[in-house]
Amino acid sequence: MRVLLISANPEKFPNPVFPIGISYVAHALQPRHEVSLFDCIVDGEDALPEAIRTFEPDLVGISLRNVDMPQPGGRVYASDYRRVADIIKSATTAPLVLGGAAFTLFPQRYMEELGADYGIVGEGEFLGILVDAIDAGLDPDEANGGHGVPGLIRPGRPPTPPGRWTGRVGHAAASRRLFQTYQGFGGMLNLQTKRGCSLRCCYCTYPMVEGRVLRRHDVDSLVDEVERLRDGGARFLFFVDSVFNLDVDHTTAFAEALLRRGVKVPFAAYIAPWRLTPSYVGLLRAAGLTHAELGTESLSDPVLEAYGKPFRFDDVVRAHAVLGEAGVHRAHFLLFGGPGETRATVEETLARSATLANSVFFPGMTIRIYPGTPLHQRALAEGVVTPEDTLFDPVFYCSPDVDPAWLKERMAQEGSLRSNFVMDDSSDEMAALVRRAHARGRIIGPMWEFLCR
Ligand code: B12
Repeated sequence: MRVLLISANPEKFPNPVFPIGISYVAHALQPRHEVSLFDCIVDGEDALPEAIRTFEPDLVGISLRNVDMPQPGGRVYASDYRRVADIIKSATTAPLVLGGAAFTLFPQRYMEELGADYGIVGEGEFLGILVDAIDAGLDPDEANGGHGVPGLIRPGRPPTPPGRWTGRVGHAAASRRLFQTYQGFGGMLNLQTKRGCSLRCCYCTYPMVEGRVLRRHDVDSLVDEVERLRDGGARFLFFVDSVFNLDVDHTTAFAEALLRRGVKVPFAAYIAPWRLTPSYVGLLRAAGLTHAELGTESLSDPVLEAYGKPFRFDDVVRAHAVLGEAGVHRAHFLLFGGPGETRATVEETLARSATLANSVFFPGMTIRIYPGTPLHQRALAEGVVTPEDTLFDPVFYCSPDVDPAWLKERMAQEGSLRSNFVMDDSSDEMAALVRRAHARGRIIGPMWEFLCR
């Protein structure tokens, strides 16, 4: 079958993110099926009708990555996705399949909004089973030995429970064309070393998007992949694991294998400020870790507890020091105004953040509520939302002990005093700066280290 996979993500902030979702799905389909990739950022929506006419797909998949920019007033992407679906429907009658993280969070809603034939919740590598069934003229519910396609959603049919993919994963050969373009966006490509998140942070969607059980990708194949990406021109990698250091043994084995085989590409990863010993961080640094994006969220212990974080302020201080001593750049993401927050805890976090030297802070204010999270349960219990609220239109939780207007003002004040306290309203400016620097080709990676103080 001829399968066209489209990344409909229009977002270029903080930088255009390589469409790893369609690349991984394509990898599972190739070489049995002929796959073509289309990226709305690189190729441009206007070129889509022609791409469809030329390729003549038997099936079209759209990847929906982001629901919205999760901050009050943030961009919502549903109308962008609808536009792409409409273009496809006017150019072909091939069945339309949806997938991606945003789809997984609101599957029924996107099915209706985009008028799709199928959707796959969770891991899109299962698309192969659907494609084979359609190719063989089988009812997809009868495929896979009668178990159906894991995660399949179809209008008017009961959904099939999502599965856990155990086959090979990685970037598709079909991605090479897009790799070239992303080199112009700072040379940053991406890779995943495992799936799943076993943490229980009260607001977080990751366990719903990826599942709770960790599935570790094979270390030697990962090193092969890093080597291929490097040879293909990658100058920087972002490891997209929910939390890179969630499995210390696996990341240790991976780092050791990178060193043993002499494959080195600088990389960034989401790191939890926890379980970071000097020898472990030293090893990661030697293997290429240059930027740690820390999901710290608060520096006040009662708030960390209410957020369901497995670490406390002392752990953050230790992690910050260990990373700094190893020469790794540090960015702390903070979430103000969630459960347990008071004016006093806000002040405590602000005061303590000033003691974490040589780093940058990305504060968020109030927390977007996603269905199925503990925060959703809390918001229901507190009457912030009702069971009828689908949460597709964003609702933000603010602790009853903090006035959101005061919080906004307090953050703006802090942002005006500290250049390393990066507020949302400076985002556009920062994104433009990053784009200019990347276009000049001299600077690679996320670049926030230039704001560190
Ligand atoms: C790493 C990451 C980032 C990094 C990316 C770095 C990089 N260079 O790649 C950074 C920090 C830049 C980032 C930024 C943002 N992110 Co982010 N990010 C993630 C994270 C942790 C992993 C994404 C990933 O690459 N996964 C690995 C790939 C392989 O998985 P995947 O793309 O989901 O694809 C799989 C399936 O979804 C499916 N699939 C995908 N496409 C298709 C298509 C079809 C047809 C089918 C059938 C299946 C299918 O199959 C794939 C393989 O199994 C996720 C959370 C998570 N755990 O998933 C959030 C997540 C995707 N991000 C999110 C958001 C909101 C953003 C931002 C908009 C705001 C922000 N938080 O900064 C920006 C937007 C950036 C942009 N330009 O688009 C949300 C999106 C949903 C939502 N809530 O709106 C998520 C889910 C986290 C969350 N808060 O809920 N992000």
